[in-house]
Amino acid sequence: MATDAKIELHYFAGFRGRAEVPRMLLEATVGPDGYRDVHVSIKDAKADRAGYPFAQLPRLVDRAGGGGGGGGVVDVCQTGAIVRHLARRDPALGWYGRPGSLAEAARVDAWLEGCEALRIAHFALNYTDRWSDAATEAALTRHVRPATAVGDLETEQMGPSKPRGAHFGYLDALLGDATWCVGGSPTVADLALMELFEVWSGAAPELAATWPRLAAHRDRVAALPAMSAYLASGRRPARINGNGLGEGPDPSQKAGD
Ligand SMILES: N[C@@H](CCC(=O)N[C@@H](CS)C(=O)NCC(=O)O)C(=O)O
Repeated sequence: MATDAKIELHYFAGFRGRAEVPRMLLEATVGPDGYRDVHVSIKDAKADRAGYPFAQLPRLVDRAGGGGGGGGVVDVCQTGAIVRHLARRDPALGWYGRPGSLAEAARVDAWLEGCEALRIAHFALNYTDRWSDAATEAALTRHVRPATAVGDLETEQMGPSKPRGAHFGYLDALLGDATWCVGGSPTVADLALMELFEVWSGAAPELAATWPRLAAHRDRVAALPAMSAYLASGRRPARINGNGLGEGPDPSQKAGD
């Protein structure tokens, strides 16, 4: 494949961040020869408002992805827009649900939004609160521990512990004992859930013990042929976060060190 036919994933070098679900989906759909990482500095991104309209990364450039008979370029920012484009690019692959099923596509969307809510909470914990003991404890109470996933009126009155729709217990109940998030085969919802689980597990090891069905789901996704090849390839950035925090239980990674 000629270089300019490769889909470009523009992001910072060295960590997974918000580029990771798009990258997993690229691995699963076009494979490692069908895309390339383009490393961009935040300075360059902020200087190019046409390419980065929100002054943020990631960005996807897919020169053959426009469809509509004549091809056309898809050049888009916002992670949700990127993963939806990649998931529906080749409908027969089923990453947006069964081809033609609006019902499954809608359920995939619901999963993506549910994961996004927890992603935003993780962002605050990592970059604003920097995993301080107090903030970590509060976030685990609000988003991980079963007591706050009740969803009844009492929970609604819990003030700072109110999960506001962002809780691993909600995702666990939605998955139930199913193998995949939506329908009978993996979709981008499964990739988003796996990455979300890993991102939080970095500094919240109690997650796996608290929600074993989500831990088992993570292992199932990791065992998919495209994912196991990717995970073993060295192509996956080693670090989760841009600031080096929240990567594991090492206490030296706490704020202030
Ligand atoms: N809603 C956006 C958020 C993107 C975002 O937060 N990007 C971060 C990197 S993960 C960024 O560019 N941060 C630099 C900045 O906001 O100045 C998306 O989903 O793509």
